[in-house]
Amino acid sequence: MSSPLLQFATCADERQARTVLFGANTQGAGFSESARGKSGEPRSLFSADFVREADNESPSLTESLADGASVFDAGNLALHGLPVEAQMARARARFLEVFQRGQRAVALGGDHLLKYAAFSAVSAAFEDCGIVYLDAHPDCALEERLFFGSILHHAWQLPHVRPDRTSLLALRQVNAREREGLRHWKPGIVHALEFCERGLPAVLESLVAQLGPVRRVFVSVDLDGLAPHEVPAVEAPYPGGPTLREILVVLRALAERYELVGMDISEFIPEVDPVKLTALAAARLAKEFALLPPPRNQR
Ligand SMILES: [Mn+2]
Repeated sequence: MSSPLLQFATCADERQARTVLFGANTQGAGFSESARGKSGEPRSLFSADFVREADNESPSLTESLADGASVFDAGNLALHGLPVEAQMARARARFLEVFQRGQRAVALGGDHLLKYAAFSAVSAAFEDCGIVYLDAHPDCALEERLFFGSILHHAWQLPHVRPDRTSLLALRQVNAREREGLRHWKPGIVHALEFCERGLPAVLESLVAQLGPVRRVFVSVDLDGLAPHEVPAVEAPYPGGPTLREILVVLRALAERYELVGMDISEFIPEVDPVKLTALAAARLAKEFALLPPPRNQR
């Protein structure tokens, strides 16, 4: 079965594109016990194709009326059936290739393995890249096993991915093991309540302070970071997150200041997205991010 491409992405030549989109259905980081994922079986529909199909059925420009002429859809990486190490090596190499050409990468996952692959490529390509980690959870348990709950513990051991250049955005569900990880690594944190308590300008101020003196930023999105009334079809939904609108405003503001090198969008479960609300939210996020301009000082 051939995969659909995102019709919004009308650039025909990858090398000419400003943003390269690809699907990377990594599987092997495990599933949360708390919500919908008690099975250890790989999910059959952990797929970027569903996002593309939903957007193709209900197409749109970005909100600022931009089209996707600068966006190339490279299809999906061939990861099916590969061992975890090979999946991550292939995803890492794809990110690295896009980074090294000076283009922006947008990867539709996939589970949390995709994040480690992305961070590993970030660390190899850039010495000055901050991480914005949109997630209800901190994923920083101090465990040697690489799984969804320990991704950042491992990422922060990479040479150029640092907790003091990372901001955990919209954090609101933390277990005791992860609290130990937070106390050990001391990353920047923007708690979910800060969006209403302090407002978006203050959230942005915190992000800038937490990212420190970086020129570039990679944005890692676990869709459960967003409010589940808009983005319900995720592995571990948890109420009280920021809206898609708020996150798009944050991203627009980050683009003014930083070179946004890439984004991964992970943990989407098509099986529980009957009206395709989550798919459309993921597509919106990908398209708006793909078209964000370079920072002010590079225009
Ligand atoms: Mn999460």
